[in-house]
Amino acid sequence: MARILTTRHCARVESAEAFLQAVRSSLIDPMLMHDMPRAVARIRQAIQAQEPILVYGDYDVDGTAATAILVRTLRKLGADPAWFIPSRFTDGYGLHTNIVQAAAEQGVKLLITVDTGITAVEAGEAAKALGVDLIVTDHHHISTVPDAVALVHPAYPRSMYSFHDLCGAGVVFKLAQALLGEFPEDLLDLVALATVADQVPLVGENRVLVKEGLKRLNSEPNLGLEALIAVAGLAEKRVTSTAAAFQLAPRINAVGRLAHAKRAVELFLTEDPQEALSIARELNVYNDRRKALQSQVEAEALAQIEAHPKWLGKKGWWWREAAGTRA
Ligand SMILES: [Mn+2]
Repeated sequence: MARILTTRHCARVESAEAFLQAVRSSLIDPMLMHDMPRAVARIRQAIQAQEPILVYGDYDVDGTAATAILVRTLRKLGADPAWFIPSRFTDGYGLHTNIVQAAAEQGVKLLITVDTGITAVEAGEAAKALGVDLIVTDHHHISTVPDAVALVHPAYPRSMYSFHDLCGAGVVFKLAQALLGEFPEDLLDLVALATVADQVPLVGENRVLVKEGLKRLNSEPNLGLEALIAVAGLAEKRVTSTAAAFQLAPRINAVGRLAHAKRAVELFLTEDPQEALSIARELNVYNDRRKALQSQVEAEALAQIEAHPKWLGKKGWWWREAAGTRA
């Protein structure tokens, strides 16, 4: 056990204990994250003054879960935020100037990004010029950062926050906790799913969020996740981190790849069991289609290789071996 723990960088008794027990009390105060107090103050002000808020996310599991976490939190606090998920095909990844312009035209005063935005320098300039306040919450690599009201990021240089590997939904979960002033029990299912789907290391806070979130996912998940668990054939089974990563997450990603990921956010936000079931079924259909496309592309690729064995060159030994086992 000691050897295994050492290879997991738990060479000290305290860190080994934290890893093995993964208890809530080891979670870090959200207010220690970079710019968290500024973000909380500006969002509270917006809610108070009923300013139009836009939550801007991303089209993968992490980005859609993060969007739903923040929208649910803001609704709980009495706001009615708009939200937007870009299209993989027409908008592409990240926050772009045209989105900021459209938001400004619609009267948005506060734009909050989740799981994206930390490199959106031009969009930040546009926001400033148009009088839209920008709050970025993100976990991606930091290089040149936009000029924003707040840059909430777990790995911001010289910040006091000691755990750097949260996913985008993890960062927003922390923001939710700071805004609500309490631990957001009912958002644990979403943050756990996003954490395993985004493949961040399952150490530190991520371990606690996944451990607690899996309990929630198996006891009282939100209506959308409950429906998704049912259509994935997991209703009678325990939803493990493996099931979340390989059975739930692909269904959410499929809709973003073949149609539009906003359906996933609608699933995560719905309060109507009928709607939950119908969106979950729709996600299932996209997932089946995705699987069919994948095997079709795979078969085409294999046929091409077989037709052109020279493409493999001398390094093709692995292919010939694999072909042998396939035969
Ligand atoms: Mn992410």
